[in-house]
Amino acid sequence: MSGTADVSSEQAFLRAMRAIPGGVNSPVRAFKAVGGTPRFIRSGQGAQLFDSEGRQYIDYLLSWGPLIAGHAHPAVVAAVTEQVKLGTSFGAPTELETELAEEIKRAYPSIELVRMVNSGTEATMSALRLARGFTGRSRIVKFAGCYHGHADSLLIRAGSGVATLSLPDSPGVPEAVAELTLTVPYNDIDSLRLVFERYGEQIAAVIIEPVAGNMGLVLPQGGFLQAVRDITRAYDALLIFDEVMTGFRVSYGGAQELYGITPDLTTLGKVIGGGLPVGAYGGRQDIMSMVAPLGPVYQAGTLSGNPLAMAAGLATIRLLQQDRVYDRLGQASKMLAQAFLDAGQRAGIPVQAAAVGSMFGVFFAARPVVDYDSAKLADAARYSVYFHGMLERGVYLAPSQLESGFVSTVHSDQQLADTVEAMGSVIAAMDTQ
Ligand code: KE4
Repeated sequence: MSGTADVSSEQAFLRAMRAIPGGVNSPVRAFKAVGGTPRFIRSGQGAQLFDSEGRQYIDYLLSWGPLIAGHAHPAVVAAVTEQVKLGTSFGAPTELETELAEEIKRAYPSIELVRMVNSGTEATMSALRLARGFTGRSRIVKFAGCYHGHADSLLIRAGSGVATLSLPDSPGVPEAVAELTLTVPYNDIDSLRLVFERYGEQIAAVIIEPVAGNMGLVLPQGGFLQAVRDITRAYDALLIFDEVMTGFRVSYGGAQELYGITPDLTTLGKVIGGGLPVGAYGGRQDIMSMVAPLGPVYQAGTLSGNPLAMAAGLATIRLLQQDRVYDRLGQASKMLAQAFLDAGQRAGIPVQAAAVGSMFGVFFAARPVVDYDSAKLADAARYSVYFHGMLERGVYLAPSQLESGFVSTVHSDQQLADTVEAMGSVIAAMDTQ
């Protein structure tokens, strides 16, 4: 722990900004969407975070998803502590990598072979390259509001109309790359069909968050995922389920288990690393057999599958194999979503909320949120008031309206009750203008 004396977040932030762009190693941590100064965290224990001023918070961010067993879970600490004494990385195969690959295969029958990488971005970037290599096609399709990491082909915003060429969503992404990505609205199967009618034979793959967690929580509407599966199959395009966030979160077998859809490729991350850097991509044997050294599609990584991360990931997912773990996770997330709806109703403030598995999402919006356009209509200013009100009451939520919340196996009934109470008082205090 760097330092033991209390340091204010403001001081820590000013110091960080002199060495790190924006003072953070990932933009969303800077609180730009909600204003104010990010809290500098010193430790986590169970469902709690402790900041540099000694304040404690009930944590519903859980490092953006990985900590489904909570912070410093004894089983994870023991596994990592044991492994670190044996070495952290060898750049050579270890049996631990095979063990985690076998656990993933058992949980995801669509995954016949799986390759470990070091982040969700690496997983989706590699899956796209593989899809292009396997099909010999160059175009891909993504959905507006879905985030798949920061690879060039995926930092894209929709063009002027449906089935028009996409545009870069960041300087540094060449137009020539951006225009190979087509963007359609989530839950809009007609637009997807139109894109395929126009470009179908050129499309290597569709990549989708089967439950969208990066525009707030947006669930797939009835039949949407099956229709995506049917259209991709009709045009021999691959379907990539990006389950970096939903994997082992919405269900042990992810969204593909929950909704009964078999993708061609799946990307994973977050939970499978138990808080250490891990990503993975896997799927059909005939596709994955094209990955070097088995096939010609190249992808590599110095620390891919390193035993420390494998130990943390194995310990974490084995904790999820206990009976009824997901029943309790689901009850907790549904209870929080309902409490938010009830508080909004009591205060006369329009709200929406959803929960699936151990994920929940809230919007200050009068109408249901079904895609990115409707998510952007939600009242972000009101969310900022809510975020800071909850933070002041010791509840740590995502610092953006366009993110999701996560519960863990170690959030206690008392912590959940305290959260509901804080929700009620924060929303009751909001002005209803
Ligand atoms: P990473 O490269 O951040 O490990 O994973 C990228 C990624 C890929 N696919 C999905 C569905 C994801 O949610 C993510 C990353 N999620 C964000 C949360 N919105 C990570 C938080 C951050 O960017 O700091």
